Amino acid sequence: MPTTTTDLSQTAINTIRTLAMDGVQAANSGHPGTPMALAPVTYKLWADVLRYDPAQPLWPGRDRYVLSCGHASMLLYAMIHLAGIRKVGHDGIVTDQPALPLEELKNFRQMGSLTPGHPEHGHTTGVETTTGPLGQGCGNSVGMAIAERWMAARYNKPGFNVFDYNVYAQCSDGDLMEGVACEAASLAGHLKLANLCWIYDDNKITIEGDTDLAFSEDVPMRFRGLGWNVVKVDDANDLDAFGKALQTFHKCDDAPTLIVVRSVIAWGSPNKAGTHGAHGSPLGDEEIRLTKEAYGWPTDEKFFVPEEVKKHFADTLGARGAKSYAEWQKQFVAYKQEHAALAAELELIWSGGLPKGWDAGLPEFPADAKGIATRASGGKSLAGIAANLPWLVGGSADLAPSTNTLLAGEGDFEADSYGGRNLHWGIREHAMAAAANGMALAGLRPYVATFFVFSDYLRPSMRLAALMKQPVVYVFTHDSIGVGEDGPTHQPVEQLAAARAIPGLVTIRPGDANEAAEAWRAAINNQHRPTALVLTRQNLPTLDRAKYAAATGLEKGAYILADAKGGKPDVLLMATGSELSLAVEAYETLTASGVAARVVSMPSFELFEDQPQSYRDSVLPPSVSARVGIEVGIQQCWDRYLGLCGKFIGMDDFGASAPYNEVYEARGITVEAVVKAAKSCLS
Ligand SMILES: Cc1ncc(C[n+]2csc(CCOP(=O)(O)OP(=O)(O)O)c2C)c(N)n1
Ligand SMILES: [Mg+2]
Repeated sequence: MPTTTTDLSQTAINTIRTLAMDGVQAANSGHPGTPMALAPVTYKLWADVLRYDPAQPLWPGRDRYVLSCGHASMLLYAMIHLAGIRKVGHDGIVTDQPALPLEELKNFRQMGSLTPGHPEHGHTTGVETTTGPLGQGCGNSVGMAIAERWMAARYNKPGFNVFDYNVYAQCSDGDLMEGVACEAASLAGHLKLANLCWIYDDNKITIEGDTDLAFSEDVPMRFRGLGWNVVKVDDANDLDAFGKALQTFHKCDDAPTLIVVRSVIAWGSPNKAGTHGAHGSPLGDEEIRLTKEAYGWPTDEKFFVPEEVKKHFADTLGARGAKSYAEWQKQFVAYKQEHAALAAELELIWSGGLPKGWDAGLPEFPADAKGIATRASGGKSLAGIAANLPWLVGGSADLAPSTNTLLAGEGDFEADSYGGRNLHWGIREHAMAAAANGMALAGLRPYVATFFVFSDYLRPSMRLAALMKQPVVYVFTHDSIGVGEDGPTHQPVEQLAAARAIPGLVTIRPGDANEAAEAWRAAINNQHRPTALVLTRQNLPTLDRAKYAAATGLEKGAYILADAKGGKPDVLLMATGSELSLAVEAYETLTASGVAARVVSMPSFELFEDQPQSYRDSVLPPSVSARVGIEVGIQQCWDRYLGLCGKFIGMDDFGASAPYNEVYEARGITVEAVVKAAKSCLS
């Protein structure tokens, strides 16, 4: 077996390749070609450059490695195994077990394995973010780079570089074809994120064939235009050339870097290129045998890992990482002495905590018939929390004045002011949400904002936030036909149902100003899941909480706002957001006419479903089948609360461009309609 460094490198590279081949073959599904072709650059990055201590996978100062082309997951799994990354237990504590023992590589893509088809953050230690939907990892990497810059600006002090990590993302043709990656690249260029390096696998092939079919732009020129430092490497196997490219990244201090690496996707043994294995499918036993033969590998052995390869990674990545980590730890001990308050803040961030009294600044709103839009009360609530939660950082996709999300006096996050808390995402909703995931993964509490109708533009990233259990807050204003004159293009109809359809996303549509404040409180308390706040453009009356139940009931998702005498209702009026006041008015009318009605404010179905059955039954008694649901969205997702006899007052078509009260009228969403529906349910 090899002895020189060059030989060792080649052996390590071939180990990555054969693990990928064997893993995909055993699963009989997956992509072996890309991991095989990318093995040299990935090897070089990890062995020679990446600042990562395999014994400390949670170390906040580590470089981030993102595999945006998640279909090449075996590449990442092979690296995690070979690097000897240790497993983080469910309690968040690093164990002395390997994150991925060889057994797990053998179980690639199998039920219950730690090696799912695409890398899943939180499932496998060492996976920095969940990837697979192309372009998302690129977007996440921009958020991680933003977070590093922000934290460096706030926490680094003379003599203390607590934050100076780099973010590397490997990406493919598909990644760079995706809009989200281009949005993210545009933003990264604008922000001059010099801590960000994308390594583009320019292999000129995607699933349907040659990229000539659909992708003929000049990628380097595009990225130069976006303000990136672009370096080309002509051959993915040329470790020296790639090493030099990484050096230019390290030298560049005013732009993100794109390294364009020309590679040839592996189809199997070199002498049989193209004859076996379709793009994205296993090579087949015979082809694997021939390939291993060409590598001088034992042909009859599967998942063969030469001992010296693990040692090689321990001697390179491992030794370098351990040293960096120890130095960083030492530095942090000194930092704690000199900057105790900041250090305490960081420790709180890293432990996932919240500062004492973080919600002390939440406003209370007096009863007011004219009222206030929940976008405005929500904005005041955000400001109240931001005052005591320094790492609440975010912004809007060019709609800050409309979404009320600008933090007054906090400054902008720009290339010359990385300490600002107001991000200006530009009109890039998708990259905004993808980057927010990266920021959350780096420990910040990010919020993003746009009109609710444009939640569709960022939905894939919101879905991934839910999948990764990341506490991103989405501020979605202009939440219905209540938008009025802007018309049906801007009036959400199905977006509430669509948001509620995402498992793990908490959607909250507060019904007045005090519920908006409580909604923000709930959102920040959702430390392990994302929250969508759905807020109105138009004013809503602020309910008299002396007369009606307290808005703190929101924390349970749904609560009895006003009840029938003796708590024995014959009909339930269930409403959210702007329709809550309709329900209240209808309740008053019904009560005056002797009908025993109850109003249930239901701002969040998800928070309600978190409650025990006994609570849910106490709010919506199973014995009461006369029920009316009122919400200016589609009925889908209301059925479980309506039951077979319930009636729904809402939308079944798009809205219209007109003053909003006329649109409500035209669509039959009125107090009279609620009263009529209640009576018809009862009869
Ligand atoms: C958003 C999204 N669309 C489609 C796919 C399905 N898909 C997986 S890989 C791939 C393309 C593969 O080409 P490329 O990105 O160049 O990667 P390579 O095969 O060269 O590694 C596609 C379309 C996906 N994963 N994500
Ligand atoms: Mg490709």
